[in-house]
Amino acid sequence: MKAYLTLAAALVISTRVAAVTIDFESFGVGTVVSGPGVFSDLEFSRGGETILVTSFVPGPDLSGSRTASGDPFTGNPFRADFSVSGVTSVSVALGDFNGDSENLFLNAFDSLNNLLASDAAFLAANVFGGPTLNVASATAIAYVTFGGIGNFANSLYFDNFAYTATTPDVPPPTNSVPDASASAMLLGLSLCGLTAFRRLLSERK
Ligand SMILES: [Ca+2]
Ligand SMILES: [Ca+2]
Repeated sequence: MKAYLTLAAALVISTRVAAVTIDFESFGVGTVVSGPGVFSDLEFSRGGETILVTSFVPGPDLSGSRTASGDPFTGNPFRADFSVSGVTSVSVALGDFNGDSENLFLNAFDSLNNLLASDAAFLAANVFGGPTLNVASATAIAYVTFGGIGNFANSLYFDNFAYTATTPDVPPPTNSVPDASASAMLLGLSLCGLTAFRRLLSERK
């Protein structure tokens, strides 16, 4: 029992939860934020088209003086691929300046394109701004897609793109050393390895 408790404690201590929000406030208007090299932990894309930082902030939950959007609105949804591992939740605010209605969506997938979680909301035609959609998954999220289905699909701005990730801490804490039985097993394994290596050397002579 003690060994299990020690291992569980080590697992808890040797991971940390990172919470990141991208609000686009530090970018100049017109900056391209899609494609590689913009963010170190994820990459935004939009079916081969660009995503730009805009000064159009239609209303809450979008906030500040910057949002991101496609220009022009050609119908492709937005996508974010994570290079950071262990992403367990994602949220994003989606909205526009009234005019049309959309069925908003946020879908999360694993690296094999399996749908892990999804969220949806109806954005009525008279709304300035829009809601925050949220997804969470015990299985690590590799990428998300988000946008809106309607007469003018994905004619949307997004903001406050946020995620949490459980990432391993390096190096592991000193109290995470294996217990006595595990150490003995490791020693046994390395002795086996050494014997095999010596045998290999003597055969080559
Ligand atoms: Ca913003
Ligand atoms: Ca719209």
